[in-house]
Formats: sequence, C-alpha cells, structure tokens
Amino acid sequence: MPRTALYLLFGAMAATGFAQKPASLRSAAPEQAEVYLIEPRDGQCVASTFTVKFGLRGMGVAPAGVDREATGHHHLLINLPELPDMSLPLPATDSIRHYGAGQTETEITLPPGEHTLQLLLANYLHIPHIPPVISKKITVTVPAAPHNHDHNHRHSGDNSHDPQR
Ligand SMILES: [Cu+2]
Repeated sequence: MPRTALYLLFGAMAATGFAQKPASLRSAAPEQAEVYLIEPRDGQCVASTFTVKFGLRGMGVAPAGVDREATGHHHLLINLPELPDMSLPLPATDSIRHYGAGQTETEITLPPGEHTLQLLLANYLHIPHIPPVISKKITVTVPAAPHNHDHNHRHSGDNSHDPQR
C-alpha cells in the first residue's frame, strides 16, 4: 500500500513540479472535523480479540486512491510510542494499520496487558490532513488468560487436604 502511494507521490511530483508546491499532495481538513473511537471506550477491559469501531464527524470516508474533498480513510495506531511524520504517507506496520477500503470498523487481537489505541485519518495518498485529524489516545486492558486465573486459584486455596498436617 505505501509503496504504491510512494510511486503515486513521485509521479505527481514529476508531473506538477514538486519543488514549487510541496504542500499540494496534502489535503485540507474542515475545521470541525473530528475522529474518535466509538468502541472500545477509554479504560475498558476487552477480550483478546475485540471489535474497534471508528467514528468520524465533519468529514466522509473514501477508499485510498480516491481524491475527493473532505474525505479520508482510517488508520489505527496500536501501541505507537511516537507519531509518524504528518507530511508523508503513513507507513504500513503492525502499529499503523490502514483501512484503505474505507472500513469503519475492524477486529483486532492483542496479548494480555495494557494497550493504547488511536485513530488517524489520512487522504487518498495516505498523507494526514492539514491540520491532522487524529483522535484522543485511549488505553484498554486485555486481562490475563482465564487458565492462569484457575491456576492461581488452586495454589492460593486452603491447605486442609495437605496430608502432612
Ligand atoms: Cu492509508
């Protein structure tokens, strides 16, 4: 996906004289545009595999590659410590997932522990808007697997059946 975007980018640079107009590949976001997580909520405990629902106000969703004003596609940032360069196409990694078909929800699987989730919209070339349309970062917790709980329970139970007592 990003490789395709880069080829498009370089093609556009060659065609339009990139040196004079470096901002032309970025798209303007309407002032009131807002992206947010509908589900899960901040601080929620979730199963290891759970649904993430993307919310968007003041803009529309369009698939990657479709250049339409005031639209973009969603990117889910998972446990991303530092935001990427907002002036370049977003890379596609385990921590930066693209929903270039125009999806508004997904299902992800994460190991036990605390995780952060954040949404970032980007234009048809996977480049964030001006200004970037980005959600608040939320934290969710995947509890330790149930069999661990049973295991702990057995060991912390009373010792009344201990033959040595
Ligand atoms: Cu993208």
